Amino acid sequence: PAPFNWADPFLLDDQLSEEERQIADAARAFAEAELRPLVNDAYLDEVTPPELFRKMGQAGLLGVTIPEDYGCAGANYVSYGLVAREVERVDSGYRSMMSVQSSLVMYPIYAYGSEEQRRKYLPGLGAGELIGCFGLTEPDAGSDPGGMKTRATKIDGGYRLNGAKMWISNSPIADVFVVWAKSDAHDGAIRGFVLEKGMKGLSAPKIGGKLSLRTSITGEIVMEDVEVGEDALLPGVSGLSGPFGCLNRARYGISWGVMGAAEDCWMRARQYGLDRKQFDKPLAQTQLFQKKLADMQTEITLGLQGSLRVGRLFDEGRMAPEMVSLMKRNNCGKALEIARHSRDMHGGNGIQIEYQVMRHLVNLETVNTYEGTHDVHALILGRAQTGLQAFF
Ligand code: TGC
Ligand code: FAD
Repeated sequence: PAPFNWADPFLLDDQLSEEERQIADAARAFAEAELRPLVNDAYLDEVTPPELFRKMGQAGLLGVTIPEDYGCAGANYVSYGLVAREVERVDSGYRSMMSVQSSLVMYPIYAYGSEEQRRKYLPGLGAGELIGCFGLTEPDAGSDPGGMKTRATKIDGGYRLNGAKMWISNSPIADVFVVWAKSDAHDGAIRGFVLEKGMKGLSAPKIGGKLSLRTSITGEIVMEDVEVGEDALLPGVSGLSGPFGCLNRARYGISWGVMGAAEDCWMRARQYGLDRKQFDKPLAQTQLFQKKLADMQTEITLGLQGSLRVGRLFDEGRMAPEMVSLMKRNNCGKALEIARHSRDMHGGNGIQIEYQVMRHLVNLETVNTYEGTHDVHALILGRAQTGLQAFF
């Protein structure tokens, strides 16, 4: 029989191209050198240094799928997933910063923007010199974004925006705001607008008191008679399929990312079990401990393999959004379970920041909720197989 690689049971590495492996290795080296040393203090102090975006940009981690014409890597979706996995191995908040910038800000400007908008924003966003945010959720419209109240009204030469967005990653430090609003000039259809920091009537107060995802700053977006020109409208899309086109990409990346966090929890639980003795033997020599490690290994192996499959289909142009729902939902749920077990396997030490696993655990509570909650993705999958929608 072939030898068993316990850390990579299905030989995921062998299924990657040379370029994909190089991108993953570079992302891992960056995450360990630049993010790991900061993460504990950043989490405790709830700080998101804006210069981290520049560092991620210099390392080529922002907008990896955006073509080289705009100063980006022009890599495939498998590579994007691998980057998310490496960054989230350190912290879900850092992956959040990266995914918002890449999938929710750069992607819509690239896919729905005019050539002028692309040239204006993409190089700066890819370099991390500009920070972006994505405003879809509102205080009264979370799982149901179609219920948004933000409005764009037509004025001479442009639009006037009014409304409030809630729970927006990066917003308090953002330079570029991709905001979705119902536009009266387009029969009330949802349209995307690109706003810029400093516009009159635009503010982005920080949301404090978060016990999860503390390395990633979150805020509101408040628009009080913000006037923009015609050139702020994203011309290439109308309706909810605009924001959903972005979410498909971010959710896919999250399915890889959470496996990175889960792997970190698994490896730490295994090592802790080998090092710590109780009743005169290593914890790792007990049946219960080994069962938990086997469960972690199994779910991570299956989860990564599933994400790789969806990534390959993405790159072949055969991604269906329901595939992404399946992987986002399952991998988030499994990662959360793995983090909970790992925390337990560390005993009292498991609640300490230096053992890392409780930070992953509380972060994953957010990741299981944002970009479509675990249950909302179940309803998407339920609708796809019954033809019956159960949202309302
Ligand atoms: P529904 O009637 O299903 O669809 C309305 C229109 O949208 C189209 N569509 C999609 N297009 C592309 N990709 C998808 N995944 C799509 N899903 C739907 C659909 O074809 C239709 O188009 P048209 O032209 O016929 O009008 O819409 P609904 O209102 O019934 O929606 C139901 C539901 C629950 C599925 C949906 O609203 C949903 O997914 N809710 C979850 C909301 C969500 O994910 N919000 C995320 C906010 S951003 C965020 O969390 C960022 S965190 C970032 C980080 O830090 O990483
Ligand atoms: P709700 O929609 O009120 O859901 C509450 C509960 O009800 C959930 O358990 C849900 O599953 C359940 N539920 C809802 N509808 C149904 C139904 N029909 N049937 C059964 N159960 C249902 N949004 C952005 O636009 N941009 C961002 O950058 C962004 N970043 C975020 C960062 C953080 C840290 C957080 C916490 C959120 C962020 N979000 C962002 C918002 C996020 O996408 C929403 O929180 C999420 O979509 C859920 O919406 P909600 O919080 O309003 O919960």
